[in-house]
Amino acid sequence: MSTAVAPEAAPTPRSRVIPWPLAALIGVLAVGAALGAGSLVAGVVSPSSSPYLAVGDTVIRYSPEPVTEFAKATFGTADKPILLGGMAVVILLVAAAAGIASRRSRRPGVAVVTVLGVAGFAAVAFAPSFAPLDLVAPLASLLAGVVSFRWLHRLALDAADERTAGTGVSRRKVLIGSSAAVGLGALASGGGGLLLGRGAEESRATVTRMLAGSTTPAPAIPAGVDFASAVPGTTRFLTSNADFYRIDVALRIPQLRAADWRLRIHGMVDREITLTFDDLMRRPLVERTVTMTCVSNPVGGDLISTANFVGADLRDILLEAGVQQGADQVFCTSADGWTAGTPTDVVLEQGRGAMLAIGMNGEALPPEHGFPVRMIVPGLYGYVSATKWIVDMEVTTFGRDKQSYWLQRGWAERAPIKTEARIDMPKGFSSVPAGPVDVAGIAWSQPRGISKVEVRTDGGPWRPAELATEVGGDTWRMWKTRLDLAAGSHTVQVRATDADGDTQTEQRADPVPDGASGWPATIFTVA
Ligand SMILES: Nc1nc2c(c(=O)[nH]1)N[C@H]1C(S)=C(S)[C@@H](COP(=O)(O)O)O[C@H]1N2
Ligand SMILES: [Mo]
Repeated sequence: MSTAVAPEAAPTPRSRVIPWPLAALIGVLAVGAALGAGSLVAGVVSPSSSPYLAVGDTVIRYSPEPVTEFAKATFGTADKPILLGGMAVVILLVAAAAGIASRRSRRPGVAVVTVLGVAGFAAVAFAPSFAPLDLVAPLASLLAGVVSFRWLHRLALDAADERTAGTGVSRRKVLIGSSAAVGLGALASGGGGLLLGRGAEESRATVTRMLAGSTTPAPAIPAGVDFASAVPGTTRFLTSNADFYRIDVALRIPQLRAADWRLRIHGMVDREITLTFDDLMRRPLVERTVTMTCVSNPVGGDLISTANFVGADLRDILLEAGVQQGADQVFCTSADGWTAGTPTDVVLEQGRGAMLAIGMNGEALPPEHGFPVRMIVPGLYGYVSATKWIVDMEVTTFGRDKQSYWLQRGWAERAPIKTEARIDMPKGFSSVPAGPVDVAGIAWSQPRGISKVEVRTDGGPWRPAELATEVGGDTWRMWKTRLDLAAGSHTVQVRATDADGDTQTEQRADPVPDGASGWPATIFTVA
């Protein structure tokens, strides 16, 4: 046994150092546990309070307009998964760095985990749809992060000690502790997601069953409303729910249950009303066939779809509330804090058909299209009319203090849908065989309807196209024509005329601020 140990070689507590890979792992595990705990508690307590998603929402809300436009243009509808994924990478790198900074003392790591936790807490607390109960999830997340970091750090320090001392007991403890943290984190976040999804899914199934039979159906859609079989590749009249275009700024689809849903109608009304889902179900429910259009749709774009919507008449509801003189804006807020302002005169217009919709193509609204309740106003672009997951309706004025989401970002206050047409076939830059060429597409002018579509080839005279059977002013109308063209390259253009006799403008305009315009053109080659 050696007794000649130099004093300076003796292991002192100060010399304990955690190897850097393990230190990084501890940081990552602790932050992972925090994220998992936040998601689990949010799942149980309040869906909109997941700190991670709240931070994502905050990033979107405060991103300058050019950044969000760039993200939409570059990533399309994948922009949200990409944002969440990017956030995950950044958070994990920060967590690993925090771990590595804590190889000796746990203080830097605890500080970083606390800062992350407080950021999540603040994001939830300042969310537009905040309710006090929402604070439970970020609080749980913060605690889980700090406690698990301190605990794993202690295990790792002990392990470092014993490695110096030559035993391996604590290293095994670190392994077990880490695995426990990973397992609990994964279970927690998975469980949170499942809890959220299941309640909403059951609720949807119930609503779908309730809708059957309690609705005045829309007039049957006649034969000959589209040319999908005559000209393969052209648009079908009704869009399936799966194919219906989707536009929203929601990071995650709000998971709501019909039984929990309330709509408060207040502001410049004689009688404030709070509607429950059962209240809506007790009202006369009508089905209306409506073509919805997004203001962001470029000329030739596909942000347009048609469905049978079932809902209660919004005009009737507002008349019961009693809209006061001078209230020119119906300002709606969704469960995720998005807002839209609709002109009161349009909502109250007799025959316009504004509604609080609960059904779509024979089932409850799909979650991504606004379950349990959304607004639909035929003839207006979605951003000024079609609030999904609607929870609040304030009758007010278009004042500066009540600017809806996209108005704050430079889009127009009033946004009626512009008369437009689109060429579906032939596809641009395609090659078609010699012989007669079928040219076909869609035209729309909600709520007026389409009376004429004309086509011209290579700048020649405009010739009328054949129109499909008309369903109504609120829906698109299909057209087709057959051209005899010489071999070579050709340009086809199209323009539509609405039921009032007004022809769509040739004037090209970008979607910003109130919708794209111009005559669509397609270039193709005849072999
Ligand atoms: N809550 C919420 N509702 C919303 C939006 C949104 O971002 N959030 N986007 C609007 C826009 S811009 C359009 S075009 C329509 C699209 O509805 P859809 O996704 O069902 O096709 O929803 C509108 N309602
Ligand atoms: Mo839109």
